Amino acid sequence: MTLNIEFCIFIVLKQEEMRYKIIVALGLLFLVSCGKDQQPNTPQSTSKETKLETTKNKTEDKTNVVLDAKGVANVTITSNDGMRFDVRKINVSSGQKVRVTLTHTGKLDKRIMGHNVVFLTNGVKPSAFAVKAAAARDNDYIPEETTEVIAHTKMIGGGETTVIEFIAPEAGTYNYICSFPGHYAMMKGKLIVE
Ligand SMILES: [Cu+2]
Repeated sequence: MTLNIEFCIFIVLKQEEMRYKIIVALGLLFLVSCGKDQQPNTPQSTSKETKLETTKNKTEDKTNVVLDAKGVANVTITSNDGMRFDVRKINVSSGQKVRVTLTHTGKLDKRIMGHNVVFLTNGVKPSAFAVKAAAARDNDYIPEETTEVIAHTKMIGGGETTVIEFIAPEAGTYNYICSFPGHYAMMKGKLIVE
């Protein structure tokens, strides 16, 4: 009898011990799985950030210039009825031949929504030039005998395309705009010559 009681106590104690062990084991398991959950999270978010940064850099570094077999820098600028140039940065080398194609994918006539690309010489303020250009309606909105223009396309309307070629000037950053009245603030970009 005594032995039986002792045996029972022993069993109960063993059960308690087992229960304790199981609780501890479960607790550990929980901690480990939490740790596992957190660990992949951290590198994941880091790789996401890296990915974003890479994409961002790619967009910023994206050059819109395509060199052809003769070394000519070809750029296509697309505009529409929304008063925008899709290319805002053109990187070329000094002395390089540059071929700019301007396309107008809109529907409006050039008298209402005309676009051109005017590359301004160094130090010319786009706003000051735009005032003079607006007064030159009879000359496609290019001031006559101006010395402030490196090169410019003709004014085009919806559905039209025009091409110009010029030699990239000395190293520097040059502004280009559309000189149609009121467009220069929206339609502008930089020609970066190295
Ligand atoms: Cu325009």
